[in-house]
Parts: sequence; structure tokens; C-alpha cells
Amino acid sequence: MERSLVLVKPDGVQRSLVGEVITRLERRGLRLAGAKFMQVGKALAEEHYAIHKGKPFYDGLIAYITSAPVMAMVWEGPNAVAAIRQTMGATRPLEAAPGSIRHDYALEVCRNITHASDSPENGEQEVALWFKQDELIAWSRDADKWIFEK
Ligand code: IDP
Ligand code: MG
Repeated sequence: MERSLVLVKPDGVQRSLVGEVITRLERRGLRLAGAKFMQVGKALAEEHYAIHKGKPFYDGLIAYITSAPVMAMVWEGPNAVAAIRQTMGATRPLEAAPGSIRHDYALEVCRNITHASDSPENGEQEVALWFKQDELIAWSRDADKWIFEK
């Protein structure tokens, strides 16, 4: 079982796509483990995007993620990281597969609607950065046995 941080970034929230993102992840079979609607401060933004520090788009990226509220969530499931990134689509919307969120709702890389963790290790790290332990729910769904093999 893997976990991924998922953010509906400020453009997704402003464009009323929070429900759409949740719907797609729910329908895929992933299980929600935590969620909070929040305004991201500069410190969290800089820690979350530390790997991009020094890149030409870094300042714009920090400004973007702190510009308005985000919907922060944790989704889990078997191979959740790869499955979620597939549902989101490639970073650059014009390279995203048809049917993916970034293909269907975005045009520009700097307004690409969502964030999702890029490896199981980063999934755990990002979940720990964004959520306190008591903000996460360990639960099972009646449908789990019809979605997860074990
Ligand atoms: P990811 O969100 O698909 O994991 P990353 O390469 O980790 O993509 O980049 C983080 C975010 O930074 C992207 O989602 C996008 O919002 C922004 N970004 C990445 N590359 C560029 C760029 O070349 N120009 C502007 N923004 C970029
Ligand atoms: Mg990334």
C-alpha cells in the first residue's frame, strides 16, 4: 500500500476543479486518508519545492502555490504513486495523455492544476511534511475487497 500527497493547486481551486480531482481519484479506486483546505505559507512552499530551488521557474512556483488556497489530500492504494501521477498526466499539459486531468483541464506547465508525489519515498516524506499524524485516518472501505486484491 502506497500513499501520495495530492494538492489541488490554487488554479484548480479557483476553477472549481476540487470536486473533479476527488471524483477521478475516488473512481479510480484510491482511498482518501486525509484532507484539508488551507492557505500555504512561504515556509511550507519552500520546503515542499526545495528540489526546484535555483531553477528559473522557482520564484514563480512559490508565488503560484502561495497565491490562494489549496486542497491538500492524502490518497492511498496499491501502486498509488504511479496510478495517481497517471491520472494527473505529465507535468507539461501538452504532453499529458488524453483523458488525464492536466490534458483535460490545463494548457500551461505553470498552471497545471495538481501536485502528486513522484515516488513512494517522496510520498511518505510529503505526507509527513503536510499532515500531522492525527489528521490522517486509517480505515477500510466495504468496497476495498473489490478494488484491492489483498
Ligand atoms: P510535477 O508537479 O509533475 O511533479 P515538477 O517537475 O516536480 O512536476 O515541477 C513542480 C511544478 O513546478 C510543476 O507541477 C509546475 O507547476 C512547475 N514547473 C515545472 N517545470 C516548470 C517550467 O518549466 N516552467 C514553469 N513551471 C514549471
Ligand atoms: Mg514533482
